[in-house]
Amino acid sequence: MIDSSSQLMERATRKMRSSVGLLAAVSLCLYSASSAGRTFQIDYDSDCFRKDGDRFHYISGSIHYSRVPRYYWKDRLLKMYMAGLNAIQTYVPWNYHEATPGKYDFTGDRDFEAFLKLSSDIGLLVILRAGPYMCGEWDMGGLPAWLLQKDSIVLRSSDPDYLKSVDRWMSVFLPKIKPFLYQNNGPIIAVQVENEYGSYFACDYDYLRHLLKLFRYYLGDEVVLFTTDGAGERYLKCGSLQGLYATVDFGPGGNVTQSFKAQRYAEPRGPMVNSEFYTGWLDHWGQKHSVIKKEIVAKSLDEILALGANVNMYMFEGGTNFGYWNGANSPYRPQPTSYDYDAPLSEAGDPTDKYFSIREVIGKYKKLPVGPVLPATPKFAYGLIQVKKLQSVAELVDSLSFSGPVKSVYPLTFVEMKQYFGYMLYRNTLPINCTEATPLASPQNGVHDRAYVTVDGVFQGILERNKITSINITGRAGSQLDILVENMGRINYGKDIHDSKGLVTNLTLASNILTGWIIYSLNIDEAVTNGHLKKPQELQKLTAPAEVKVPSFYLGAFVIPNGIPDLPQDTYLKFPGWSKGQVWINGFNLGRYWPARGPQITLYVPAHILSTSAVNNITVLELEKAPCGGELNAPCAVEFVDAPLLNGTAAYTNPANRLFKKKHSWHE
Ligand code: 6DJ
Repeated sequence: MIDSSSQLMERATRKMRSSVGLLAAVSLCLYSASSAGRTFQIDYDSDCFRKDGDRFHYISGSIHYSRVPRYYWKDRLLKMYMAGLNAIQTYVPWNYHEATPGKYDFTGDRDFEAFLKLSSDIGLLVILRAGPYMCGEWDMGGLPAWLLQKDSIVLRSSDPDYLKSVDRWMSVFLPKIKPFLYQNNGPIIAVQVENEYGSYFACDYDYLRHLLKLFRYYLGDEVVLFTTDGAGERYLKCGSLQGLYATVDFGPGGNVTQSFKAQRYAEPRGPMVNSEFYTGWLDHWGQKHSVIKKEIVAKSLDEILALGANVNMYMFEGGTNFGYWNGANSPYRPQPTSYDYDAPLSEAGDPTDKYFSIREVIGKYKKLPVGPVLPATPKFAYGLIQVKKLQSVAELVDSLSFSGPVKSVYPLTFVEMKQYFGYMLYRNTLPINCTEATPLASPQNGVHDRAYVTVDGVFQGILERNKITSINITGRAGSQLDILVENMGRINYGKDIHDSKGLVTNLTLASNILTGWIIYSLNIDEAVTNGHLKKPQELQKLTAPAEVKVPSFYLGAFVIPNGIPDLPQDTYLKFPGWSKGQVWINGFNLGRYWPARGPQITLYVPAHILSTSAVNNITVLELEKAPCGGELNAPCAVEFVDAPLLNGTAAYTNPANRLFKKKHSWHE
């Protein structure tokens, strides 16, 4: 009999429970008052950490709970444990928990306490990077965009308005983690305060002092508080502070001894710690997929461990920027939906060759846990799924807008409209005849980040931050000008994290400033989740209209076949011939697709969002150009495949040729 993956996982868990004896003490006593004997400290005389008095080194890996569905936390953590890690490291994205000022969400995928318990149960210690700022290629580096309501705010500084919000958040969050500290019988051995602060322009020691005091107030004097900075004097200078243990980050391939020497600039004594040893690297839309060879990673890891240093591998499991959570770098380059990171566990949590190379290196320095390494989760190619066109965003605007239209002489930003993510519609009427092609421009490069322009529903072109600041449009005076603006993710690193979205400066038509806007906030997610677009049973009645209006919604439905064991399984969604947009399955926002730019071609679809007992709905918002309805006259279809493609740009082939050839799988 073949084991299902869940059976295997259960068995592996049981085996580890008995062999490690573990969890044991840790989780059962999590809330007990007694903390007798449990200590985690820095020994400055012996240059090491001490756990319960004994010399201790951590070999840790980064996994961000916000990038892995809760359904898969256990699977990923078990695999990390089986690699020989004794700790994990995670960021806490503030904006993930406090999306609206003063309203907190710690439920479901956001239940970080459940994540901490699970880590502890599996036998993994936790290094918690508590913020307020995280970087991490996450929208605005984890800071909530509503902070920008005060336009002059200086983020990550002792600006009183910024500190007030930090204090309020920390007064809610830090008491929650206190019971999870190691000395309170929990898994947390160290807590990070700020992140690569030395790379930030502000260099505000009062701010760091404020955070130190705040963390000590809520967490007590015992816990190890630390900072992380680039391995160089110039970074450590503004990033470190007396009372916060300074650690460094550096990748493979360099001189390890030299990099740790840099840490000595800030910490002449104490354990050597690389808080981010890069197993891979991040991606940007429009650039090559980043890859770091396993041999290079293994060699440097070996050198680090041979020195007796502590290490956290960033990332060990990269995961996914579902929804709108990706960040961007400056000059503006947004990161894609996948945060695979070429990490030892793939985006789907599968052990890669790099995983086994790393495990082998770790095995040289410590006894590896006994038991099987969990295999890759099964994947299934559900095949081509036809979708049918619904209305355009402009046609649906009344049911999508949550606050009704707002009139304004000049355009308002997302924050001014109190909408923080996604898309917003700016409507105007052409004040002049544009029978000849007439330039519509953003002379101050204020389209943040991408604008899809139509006149009377006819697509005119795209304006894009830093790339396309002017297009020619045609239309008659009085025609309706609709500009759908996409927030493609806020800058997460550097001085430009104060990143406004929407039309942040005026637009001109034939060099005259356009005034008199009608602006619609849009809650597309709610409309999709609550089925406000169209009911599935109405699908049959819809036929693809001849004229193509974008940005538009497309809707499809599919049933997962009977008779195949272990369904639903994970899968990957591919967009043959589509250009750019957003996609939901059963109301779950999978993220952005942009095969026209790449390098990411497929989106990861975790099994738990699929249903075997009901029809599955797929909603596509295509912003630019669908493969169907236009001159290509191809069928409207998306495709589920069983392998990821993260390193390409799509060479378009007409899926019509293959549509009915294979029912459930299609391989190139
Ligand atoms: O701490 C940062 C991580 O969250 C360090 N780092 C990683 C993650 O963002 S890029 C990738 C980066 N720092 C910026 C340095 C640019 C050279």
